[in-house]
Amino acid sequence: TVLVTLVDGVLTLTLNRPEKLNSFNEEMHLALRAQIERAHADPAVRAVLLTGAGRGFCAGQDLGDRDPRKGGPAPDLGHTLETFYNPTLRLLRNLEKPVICAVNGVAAGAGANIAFACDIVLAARSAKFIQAFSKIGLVPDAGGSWSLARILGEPRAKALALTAEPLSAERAADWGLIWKALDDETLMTEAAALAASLAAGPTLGLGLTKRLIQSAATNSLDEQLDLERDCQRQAGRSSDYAEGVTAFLEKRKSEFKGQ
Ligand code: LHQ
Repeated sequence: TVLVTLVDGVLTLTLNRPEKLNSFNEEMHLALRAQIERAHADPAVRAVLLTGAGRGFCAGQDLGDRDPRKGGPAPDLGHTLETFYNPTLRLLRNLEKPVICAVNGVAAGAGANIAFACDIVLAARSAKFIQAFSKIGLVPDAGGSWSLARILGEPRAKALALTAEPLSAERAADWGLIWKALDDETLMTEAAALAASLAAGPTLGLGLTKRLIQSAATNSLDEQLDLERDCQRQAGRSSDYAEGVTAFLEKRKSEFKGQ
């Protein structure tokens, strides 16, 4: 359910249930999580590229898995979130390596919100983001209420979540919800090039950079200045910093090792 390749430090994860627009069943949840855990543990992984197979990126939870017409007690969706979605969201945000998301087509429900948890989001111009939850009586999850409110502010976050109106890739980029909308034909080559260039970067420093930026919203300026000091101290001890400065002085391209 998830296609995996590791080439030149880029771990490419392709959600692969195209006939269901890559909606999540348990197997796909577990496969994705296992790969993000691997990205944490494996120094050979220096960037992650997440995308979807076929014409969609991800349509959120597989709704066929919980057909109410089959009877039985109402499912505990809180348990589903705690067991499947929330660990993955936390792992993605806490992974101190760049995570690029190439949204190749529609991203609905938790599918949209998993994209927003990635560090750099590129989307095909034809892709749409849909907070589909309100259509089926649910609330935004997979971190969506948090990221939408933080990134967009309440007026746009509420309108998107309450109406479930599709948001075009272009407008998502204009609103700062994603990095870029790209022509469909160029999305995957550009995303792969970006991932490759980040994977060839100073991984430790990039990871600390991610930590710093994610800490800013809840830190005071004083706390953030302290954190910058600590992170810079750590980055300054890395061999990639020594290499970066040496390469600059020698007027050549840096060869970072990721440590
Ligand atoms: C699907 C799905 C899908 C199964 C398309 N499931 N088959 C929820 C509950 C539990 C715990 C916690 O969290 C959550 C989080 C959530 O994510 S809730 C939100 C769940 N997602 C949705 O409500 C989106 C449902 N899908 C749609 O509204 C549409 O499919 C979109 C707008 C995404 C795409 O529309 P179209 O491009 O017109 O494609 P389609 O609807 O024809 O879908 C293609 C096929 O994929 C189709 O199957 P079929 O056998 O008829 O060809 C769909 O049934 C299937 N599919 N999404 N979530």
